[in-house]
Amino acid sequence: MAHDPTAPLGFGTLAIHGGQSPEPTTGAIMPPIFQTSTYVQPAIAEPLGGVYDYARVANPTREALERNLAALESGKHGVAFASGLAAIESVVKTLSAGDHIVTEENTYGGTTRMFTRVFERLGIEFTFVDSRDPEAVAAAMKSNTRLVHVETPTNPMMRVCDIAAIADIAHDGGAILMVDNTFASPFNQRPLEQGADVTVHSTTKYLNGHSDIIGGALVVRDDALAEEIRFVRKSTGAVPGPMDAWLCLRGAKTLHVRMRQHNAAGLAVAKYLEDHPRVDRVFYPGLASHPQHELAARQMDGFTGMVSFDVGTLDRARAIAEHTQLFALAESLGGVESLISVPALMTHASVPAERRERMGVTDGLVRLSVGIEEIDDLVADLDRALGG
Ligand code: P1T
Repeated sequence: MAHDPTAPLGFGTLAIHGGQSPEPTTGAIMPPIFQTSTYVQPAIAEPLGGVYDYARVANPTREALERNLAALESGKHGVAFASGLAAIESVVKTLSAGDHIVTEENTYGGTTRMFTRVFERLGIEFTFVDSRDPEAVAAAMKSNTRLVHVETPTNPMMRVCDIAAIADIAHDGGAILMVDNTFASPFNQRPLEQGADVTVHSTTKYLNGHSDIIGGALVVRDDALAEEIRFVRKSTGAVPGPMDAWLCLRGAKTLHVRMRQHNAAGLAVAKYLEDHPRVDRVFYPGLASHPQHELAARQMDGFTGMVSFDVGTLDRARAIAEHTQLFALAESLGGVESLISVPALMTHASVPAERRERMGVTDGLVRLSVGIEEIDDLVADLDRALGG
């Protein structure tokens, strides 16, 4: 049967072709790395293409990545940043002193630190809530609330929140909803399809997938919001270099292939841990025992390679994290190689101990980023470290 050019393309096809076309001068199938800081203008204030005056403002390699990410997230505009935190920061910088943000309490520790130690000082007000309960979000809304920020699943407790329900609450209160989709990746979850206004990524993680860049991105549908965000980025400067943008685009083209394996390995490891006598609790939305498994199954297409589990004490967590051989002891996540960490002492050390404990980020919590090595080898590695 002939291909219908108007039929929507599948995710894996978009990953490779979304927003891409051969370079017009030579037909190069890969976008060139435009490693330049400025562009020669034919006449004063008449840059080529109307935009290419200075590389903080516009760069064709970065734009190739942005078009691809917009396609993967079902959005219209991608905006790439120097890091995931810079991406989140730029949305907050569209607000003013006196504005209020409602945020999930269990975000990446660096996000909490930015909110409480940088933006509160600058006059932005925050309310931290458990967004698993949409009523808690509704109760926290105020007349000056401009933004609701959630992560789902959360880092590292794998809490899941109802994106569609929270989008309605945000909109009813005159605010926009930003969803940190870093843990899920667009292969597993596309928040804009469920009513969110902004999806944010640390592209450092699954989107790049090879642990060789730091990067971030926002994807939105609204033209005016995209304009505002690009204005903040141009005015404050947190742009990625062209080489990092190119690496991220190269990684994004295999996202679907990698995520299928991350999902399978994450589920297999979570099931193995759930049956292990020395593991007290496993946090993985793909397990039927996860309190929000049904919601996760409804709004996600897969459950990622992120798995957290509690072994009771810091000594036991340390003994495991320092004794795996394939799982490398390191911060970060989402690369092809497996990583292990102890969030209370590493990624979430900057979160006050009392809040950490309340959320379940105990000293005995271990976090895995399950990579795409052979599943049997990964389970055997954990089995040795846990004292099978
Ligand atoms: O590191 P950076 O690219 O700036 O991204 C920050 C960030 C934002 N959102 C989520 C959900 C994240 O997990 C991160 C970074 N996280 C780690 C480094 C980590 O090990 O959890």
